[in-house]
Amino acid sequence: MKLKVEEDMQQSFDLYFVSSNYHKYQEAKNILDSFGINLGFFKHELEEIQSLSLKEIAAKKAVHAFQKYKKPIIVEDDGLFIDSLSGFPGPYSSFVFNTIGNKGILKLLKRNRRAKFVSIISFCNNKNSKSFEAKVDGTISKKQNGQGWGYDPIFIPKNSNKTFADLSNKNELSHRYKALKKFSNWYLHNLESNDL
Ligand code: ITT
Repeated sequence: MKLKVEEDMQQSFDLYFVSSNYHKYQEAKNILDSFGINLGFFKHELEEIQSLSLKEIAAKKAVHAFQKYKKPIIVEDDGLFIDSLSGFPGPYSSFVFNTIGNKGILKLLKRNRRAKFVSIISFCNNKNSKSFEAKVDGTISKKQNGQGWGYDPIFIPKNSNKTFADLSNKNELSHRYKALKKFSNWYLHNLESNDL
């Protein structure tokens, strides 16, 4: 994995993903490849502001990332929002995953298992900064299923009976896919008309 990261950093890319999370980059790269956008990676944990708004967190992260790398970048902020827990863990999803984890989440839930996964993709270069939001509705499974990363083994998207971890086509329907699709439409259009 380390070799791959270094290899990716030595090439030149039009656009870079800045994150501490290699899984997010891998998925974003796969998805953007399918839209003809070649995505590089800067592995870095950006400082996050305290906010209940994922959009605010992502937009600030994007500006900081651009100031640091001086290249067109995107960052992503995600949150798992569970209905019966009033939207918890939401903006605290990373901290909650690293502390109580999937086991802890499963212990908190009873009958109502509805949840949604939200992704914000924020772009920043020397001319523009813009954010794109998307969500996937779903439910939290009764036990962990599959070997995926993060909350993948407990999140079942709507109209499916499998968790993200067990689905072979997660990258065609996830919150990340939907937000990146919105971003790509905007990015490619503006690139074509020389507005970026
Ligand atoms: P950054 O450095 O990019 O901020 P992060 O891992 O802290 O990386 P986020 O705050 O955006 O990322 O994400 C919150 C957490 O939500 C993340 O750590 C995962 O545990 C989980 N998560 C996000 N997207 C996921 C996905 O597609 N599948 C499973 N878990 C996901």
